[in-house]
Amino acid sequence: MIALIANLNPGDYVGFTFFIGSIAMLAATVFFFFEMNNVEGKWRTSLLVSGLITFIAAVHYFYMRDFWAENGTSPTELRYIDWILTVPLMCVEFYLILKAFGAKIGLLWKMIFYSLVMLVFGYLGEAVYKSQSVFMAVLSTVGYVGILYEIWLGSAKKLANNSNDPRLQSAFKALAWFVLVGWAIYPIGYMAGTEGGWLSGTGLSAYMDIIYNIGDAINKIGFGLVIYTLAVSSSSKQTATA
Ligand SMILES: *C/C=C(C)/C=C/C=C(C)/C=C/C1=C(C)CCCC1(C)C
Repeated sequence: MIALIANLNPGDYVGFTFFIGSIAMLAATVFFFFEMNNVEGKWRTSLLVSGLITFIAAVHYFYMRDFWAENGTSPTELRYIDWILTVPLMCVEFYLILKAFGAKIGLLWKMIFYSLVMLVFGYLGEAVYKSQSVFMAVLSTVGYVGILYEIWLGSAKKLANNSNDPRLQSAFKALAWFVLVGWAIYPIGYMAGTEGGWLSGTGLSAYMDIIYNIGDAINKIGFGLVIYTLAVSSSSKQTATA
């Protein structure tokens, strides 16, 4: 029999998390797309972007699950293609909610540039210059810190402070915490799974993909839910006062 889709073996817990990840991302996508009907005009774009993030991830997870089932190795290329599409879209989410408070397109490009630095060096350390993985992680962290700087201290933070909307401010705070704590899950996976990584001798090396998969579920779906909550609360206030 020709198997079009490789099967997961019993006890393949990494494979299970790829499978659960693909279904969770798919379910979240359906949710965000349908909920677009329940929010006011400008919030629809934000929900659309949330749905696109989980949709792009869902497609990649189906492929990654298959790759893992067939090869038993990390689907590094698929992983980084997913991230290089979805992380800039997460920057777009920041830009969209801050636009009403004066965010310029330059802020978005700056954050996308930092994302690219973070991801390109991450990829190089995982797939190309494997013996230099720690050095590549340091360069990647420069990009990560750039994003953290923008949203915790820099211009994004100032724009959020300027807004007189407490709902926007608390959503912005929540997203900033996701980037600080939720995104910090990824370097842990990297240090566990890469050659010479700081955690590679701890027995965690087989768990890199589980760690990445948990990070993706928390960050991509969590981010979307923060946006969703902001969109719904802002929309209902408008209709209540209309
Ligand atoms: C949806 C995917 C997301 C939010 C991916 C985020 C990825 C990171 C924050 C990765 C960061 C890394 C470092 C800061 C250093 C080591 C290499 C990376 C790429 C794992």
